[in-house]
Parts: sequence; structure tokens; C-alpha cells
Amino acid sequence: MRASSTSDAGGPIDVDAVVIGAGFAGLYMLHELRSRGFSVRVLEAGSDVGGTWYWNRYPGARCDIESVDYSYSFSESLQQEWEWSERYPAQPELLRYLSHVADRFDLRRDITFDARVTAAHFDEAAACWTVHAPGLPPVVSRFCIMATGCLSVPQVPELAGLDDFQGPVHHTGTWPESDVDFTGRAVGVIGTGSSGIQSIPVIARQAARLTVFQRTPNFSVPAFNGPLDPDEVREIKANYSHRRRANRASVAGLEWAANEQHTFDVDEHQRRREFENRWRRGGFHLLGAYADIRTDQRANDEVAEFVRGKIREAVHDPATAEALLPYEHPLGSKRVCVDTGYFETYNYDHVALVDLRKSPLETVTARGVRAGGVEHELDALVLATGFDAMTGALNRIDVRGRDGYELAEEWSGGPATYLGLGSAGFPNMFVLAGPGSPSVLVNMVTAIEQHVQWTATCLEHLRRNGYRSIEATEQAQHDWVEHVRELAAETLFSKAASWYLGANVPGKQQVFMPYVGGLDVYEEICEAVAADDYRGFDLE
Ligand code: N01
Repeated sequence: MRASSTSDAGGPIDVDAVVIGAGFAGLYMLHELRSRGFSVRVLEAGSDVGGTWYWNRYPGARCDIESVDYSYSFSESLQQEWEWSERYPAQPELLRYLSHVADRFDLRRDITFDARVTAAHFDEAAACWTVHAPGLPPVVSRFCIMATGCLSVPQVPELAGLDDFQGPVHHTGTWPESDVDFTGRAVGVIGTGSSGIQSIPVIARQAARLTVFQRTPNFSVPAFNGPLDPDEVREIKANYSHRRRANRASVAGLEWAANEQHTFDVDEHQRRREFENRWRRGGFHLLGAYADIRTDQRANDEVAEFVRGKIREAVHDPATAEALLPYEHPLGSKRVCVDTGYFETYNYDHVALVDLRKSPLETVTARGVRAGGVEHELDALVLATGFDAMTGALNRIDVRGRDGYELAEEWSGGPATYLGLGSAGFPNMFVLAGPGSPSVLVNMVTAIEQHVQWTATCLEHLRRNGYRSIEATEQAQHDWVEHVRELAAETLFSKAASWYLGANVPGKQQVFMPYVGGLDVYEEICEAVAADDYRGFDLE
């Protein structure tokens, strides 16, 4: 294979594969391809590695999956030597981890930072991609691998008057690197998804006054985060490969002791005990209480009411508690938030909740936010308003495949992929852990490792057999898109106006994007496709 080459005169960089993004997916893709003898260039918009964990520096940013699972398994020595300090890793620790990985595997020499890719065009005659980032030489490569992330394009709502606000406005997804100090300030937070729910308790500790503008109440469960117990870590490390294999062979990319019983197989007393036990374990364990929580509305109502009871217990003022109770969507149909002291924050005198359903947001003014006829005076505004998820980053790149196909145009009715990995009309392009794959519904790092390994093995197969290109067939893609849609329709996911559907972005086609069938089943399908000479792909 070709060695990576750059022209001093600014001519193209010529490699076997270009990878867009240097987060969890891009870093491992680079390492895996390099170790299999491919030359690679990674283009990263940020000034350092980290992806999601580079940009999301907002106060309280933390992963909702446990550190010992939300980490790479591909290197036994890496997983043995790295010491996590807490059960749920905070953003700075995750960034240190990814930086360590980049150094340990000497990845930085093949990464160009501050390289925001604007275009990727396929040349059919040469069977090569040319990838452009302003101010940098183009990269020409046989394969183009999108490691662009699912939550990397912040969604800033079109709020009347936003430009008139005189204080600083920060979106949680593009938080400044320098410290933002809210001491003595009146701060407003718009949005109560995971980012809002994580940042609100931390901002409340600093701000003189905090006003939360809530449009839709959300389900949140406590993390019960804390330092990791060294004995527990020793035990995990002694059997790490076993744990990782179990994660990989599970529905969610992490083993969480899912109960196979159904909600009404047991009486109310037993049900309550099961919910309580899982609540006390913290995080997503509650979702595994019964097998029908995500498919049966009555079953879901039981666990949802249990969580609403916990909210009533946590919040002292009954009217505020009432306003915080989620009824609009089934539990788990939007990403359940995992918090530390979120609901209790509303017990502080300096924290106020504005229920936008009763007091609609009218306009941002120079001095604050007016909602329901009341102007709330603010010194700073935080937008925890989410992302143009899953397709946002890809659709913002001018991706052109065979015969002038434009990706944004082809996907205007929703992402069209085969296995989430390839797209008809876009030969030699791979998408890592994006739409059409388990992706955001499972432990992302496990999903990424599966995709990276499949893709690297596929590239080796092409090299070994002298193929120049691989492309999903229209038929295989059509069948897969239909399959992904049908599976989602059997669940309660379709009952929420969530970002999984694209419902949070005005004008975006609403199509349920991730594959709900589970990582275990999904990997079996991917392996069967590869074993059957890449069934559903054209190889030339
Ligand atoms: O974004 P969201 P997020 N006026 O879209 C509100 C992952 N994540 O950044 O529900 C008023 O969930 C909107 O209201 P509504 C995780 O997968 C993980 O919080 O549309 N409000 C909602 O309350 C997560 O699911 C971690 O009515 C407006 C909020 O803004 C995903 O990222 C941490 C509005 C957006 O919630 C996204 O989470 C953080 C408007 N015009 C994120 N527009 C962890 O690992 C939007 N909203 C823990």
C-alpha cells in the first residue's frame, strides 16, 4: 500500500484512507488501519483529539456510561494501565484519556488539526476520493471514512432577539476552553436534556441566580457517581477481556443484567422492589428492570410513575415538582438523563423554573428573556438546546459520490444506508457508528470498535482480492432502511419527538435513525454479510 505523501508545494496528500474526525471513532480507525499496513490521514476540525469530548466542556459534562465500559478494549495493556478515578468519567478525564491514547499509539503524526472538511468528492475513473479543508492541501485517497460523530453540530434555536442579548451566550456543545465564571451572576439555561440536566446543578453552585427555561420535562435518574473502589477495579481488570466480550455480545454494548421477566409477570410489591434496587444502583440499570419497558405502554407507565414519584419526593415545592413531571413521552423513548442532584437543585431559593408550556418564550431581550409576559433579567445565557444529530455533520459536508450524487440530497428524506456502514452511490465511503447502526442507542465505544474492526477487515479483503471499490446496492440499502424503520415502529421510540427522529430540528425529515435491534444481533448480521462475500455490496 502507499506510503503517506505530502507535497511541500501544497499539492495533494496521497494516502490509502482519509478519516474525518479524531474522536473515539477516528482515533481507533487510524490505529487499526495503520497496524494493518494502510497509510492514513485524519482531518479534525478541533485543535486537538477528542471529538465530542473536545467540544462539550460545559460545567458538569460527564458520560452517562461507566468509565470501565466507556473505554477502548482493543489493547489489553492500555486497559490495564489506565486508571479511571470515578465511576462516571467527567469530560476532562475523558479528554486526558483520549490524549493519552493518541500519544501512546503515536497517532498525532497522521492527524491534521484545525481542518474542518467542507467537501469530499469521488472520482469514478480513479476510484478515489478528494477531500478538502480550507487552507490545506487536498487529501486524495481510495477510501473515505466518516468518523464525524452523532452529536457534533450544535442546534441553536431561532429565538427572537437572541442577537440583542448583551451578555455572553454559550451553547453547551461549543463551550469555550477558558473558564467561564458565573460567580455573582444571574444565569439563564434554556433546555432540559442531558446537557441541561448535567450543567444546571453545577451552574447553580456558582451563580447568584439561576433561571431554568423548560419546554418539556424530562426523565432523569441519579448516577450515584463517586470514586471507584480499588478492589472492584482490581477485580474488573483481572477479568477485563471477559467483561468486554460480554459487553460486545449484549444488546446495549454493556452488560447491565437485563431482567427477562415482563412487568406484569410479578405483583406490585415485587415490581416496586425491583425498581428500588435498580434505582439505587444508579444510571441506566432501571431501564433493564423488565423486558417490555420499551415496547409496552402499560409496562412503561409503571416505571415512569415510579420515577415521577421520586421527583415528587426530591422537590419540596409541590407546584415546581408538578411542573417537572414528565408525561409527554414514554420513559426511555428519549435518552434518559443521568444526573447528580438535578431535581434537588430546585429546592434552592436562588433557582427558579420557568415552565414554557404555561409561559411561552416570547423573545430574548438585551437584558434577559421574556416569557409569559415576564422579563427575567440575566447576565449570561446558556443554550443546552441539543444537536442536529446523526446526519448533521455529514450533511454539512459537500459529499459527492458517483454520477454527481449529493449526499445531503440523497439523504433529504432521511439517511439511506446499508448496515449504516455504506450508502448506494457513494463507493468506498464508510460511516462509523452513525445512522442505520446501533450507534447512540448503545455504548458508543463498543459500537465504534465493532464498526472500525469490520471496516478495517473489509479494506483488507478488498486489498487482498485486488478490488478497487465497494458500494452498497440500491436493493440492499432499500431493504435495510425498511428493516430499521420496521423495528423502531415496534417500540415506543416513535412516541417521542426526539432527536433520534430528527424532530428537534425544524424542517428535518422525521425518520427514526438508529438501529434498535441490539448490538449483538447487528454484529451477527454484519459478520454474516462479510462471510457471504460482502452480500449486498458491489465489489469491483
Ligand atoms: O440535547 P437534547 P442535549 N426553546 O436535544 C430544549 C447526549 N449527551 O444536548 O424537549 C426551549 O436532548 C429541548 O426542549 P424539547 C445524549 O445522548 C450525553 O441535552 O425539545 N427549549 C430540550 O429540553 C443526549 O440525549 C451526555 O421541548 C428548547 C433541550 O433543549 C444528547 O447528547 C451529556 C428549544 C435539548 O435537549 C443531546 O442532549 C450530554 C427552544 N427553542 C449530552 N430548543 C452524557 O453522556 C430546544 N430546547 C450524560
